[in-house]
Amino acid sequence: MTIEMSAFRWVPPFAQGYVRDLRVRWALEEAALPYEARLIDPQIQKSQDYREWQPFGQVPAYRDGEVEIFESGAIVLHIAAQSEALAPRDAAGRARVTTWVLAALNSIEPFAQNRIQLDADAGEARTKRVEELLDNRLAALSTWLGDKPYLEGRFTAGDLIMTTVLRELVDCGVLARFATLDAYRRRCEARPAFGRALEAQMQPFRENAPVT
Ligand SMILES: N[C@@H](CCC(=O)N[C@@H](CS)C(=O)NCC(=O)O)C(=O)O
Repeated sequence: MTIEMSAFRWVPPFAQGYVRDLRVRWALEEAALPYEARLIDPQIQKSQDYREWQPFGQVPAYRDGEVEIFESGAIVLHIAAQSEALAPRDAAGRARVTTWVLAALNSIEPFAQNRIQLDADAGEARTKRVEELLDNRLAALSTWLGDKPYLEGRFTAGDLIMTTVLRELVDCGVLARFATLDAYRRRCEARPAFGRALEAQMQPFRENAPVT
């Protein structure tokens, strides 16, 4: 099967050249892998069919004969695993590449995005927009999860990372508004390995608490 990747049919000029399907197109060009772009519009973004491919209705999503995935970082890593143009073949070198992909997406991009948002919204408008974006994402995640106990049916590293992110939304009360996600978070936290990990983190904190 030809590689298929989703992209927008049209975006406003400020976004042209920056839509994240560019990452996938670029990786495929470096790897010299032919592909077809499936161009989507807002109506397709909302459709159940597309949400089964990309739970948040975003671009890019990717599929080839073997895998169907979303998230530009995951897609680029999948392509990199097939091409020395994007990653060394040895395990140590590949692990370094994974590290830098996650560093770009996780340690740099959120801050870049925050900076860009400052120009877009100010004051109360910004708070409202942040809350709206978060609620939309959590609602989409909740729909994806549905009746499944875990994101992929069985527990994986994806659930592990997702749980550690969702836990951050407990104290502010946001997660309580998403019963499915809160139950999922509790299910993951009930795993004995989570309990052991938490206890291992907390023990030195108790032992080394500053004397006041
Ligand atoms: N973390 C996702 C982000 C994808 C993303 O933000 N896509 C944007 C275009 S660059 C999008 O589809 N925006 C439309 C929307 O969120 O409804 C990834 O890296 O693939």
